Amino acid sequence: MSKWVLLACFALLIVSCKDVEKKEEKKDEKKQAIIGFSQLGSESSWRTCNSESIIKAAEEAGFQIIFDDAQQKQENQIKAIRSFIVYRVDIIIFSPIVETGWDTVLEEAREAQIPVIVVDRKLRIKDKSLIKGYIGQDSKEEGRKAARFLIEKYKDREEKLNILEITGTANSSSAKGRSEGFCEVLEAEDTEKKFSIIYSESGDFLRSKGREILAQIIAYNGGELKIGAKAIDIIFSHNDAMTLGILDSLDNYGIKAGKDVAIVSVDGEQKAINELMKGRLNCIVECNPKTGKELLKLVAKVLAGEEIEKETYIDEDIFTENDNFTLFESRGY
Ligand code: GZL
Repeated sequence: MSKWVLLACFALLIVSCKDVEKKEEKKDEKKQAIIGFSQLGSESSWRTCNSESIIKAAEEAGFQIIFDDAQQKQENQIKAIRSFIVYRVDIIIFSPIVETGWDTVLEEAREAQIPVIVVDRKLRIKDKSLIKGYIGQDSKEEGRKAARFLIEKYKDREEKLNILEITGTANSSSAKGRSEGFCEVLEAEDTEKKFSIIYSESGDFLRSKGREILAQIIAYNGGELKIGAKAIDIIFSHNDAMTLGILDSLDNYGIKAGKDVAIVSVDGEQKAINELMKGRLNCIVECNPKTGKELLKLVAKVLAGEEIEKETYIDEDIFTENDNFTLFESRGY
């Protein structure tokens, strides 16, 4: 065979290897893992920050992420999870709006051999092996911190103190945990039985509902912050969005937030921190929305076939009227 034919064959061989290499690369690109992410809604700045944190971390880690906003409806989350199963995503992450009603759809995910990680809110299922693990906040500890702040703040006060509790979404683990933790500490540490929760109502974690509930209470009691004959001394609000709505209504009736009534909130979004710094809030228990980076470490482990912790909690702080505000870094949401 002449040397020219040999050279041509050799050149063809190189070209075809290059093609194979490109096809392999393309195949590898095609193999980019896909995350199905069902987010419960966009009801607060906290939620928006939580979504952004997860999406950003997923993209930075080289994943493709399919995001679905369920607009605070469980049936939409179930539909989204089913669509992720049909689409054959590699892993499903979701924040369950309420604790129950997930067993069937999680069994479908297991049948499809798609692992599931729960983020932010917890759920209650019969078979714990239906999910790989949970990462998020310790809502019960957030409630305990709120109660401990009040016990410390009023340790020298003799008179009884009446609390109005504005809770989050009914049957959500966040609202249940915060109430349970709050009551647990009051029962255990309020030895003089100084505090009593005289009324509790769900504001569904929404600013509009927080505003509406307070407006109704004040209007119903002749423009005063009372429940029947009892003055309200303290408001414990389960998130900053509702707290900002509560402030709207207190302002409308000339009631001095943080002075005429003490207010304890949860989350730590910038708008609420600003109110704390103005003395209109007395305490904000941090609920950290920035779970993205830690969550993606767990996703990578699960996709590598490794087991993960059943429960992973992220660090959370507390901000109070006694702090040195100059230390408050910008919250970023
Ligand atoms: C808490 C999270 C709550 C936030 C609210 O873990 O589920 O939901 O505290 C949000 O701001 O609506």
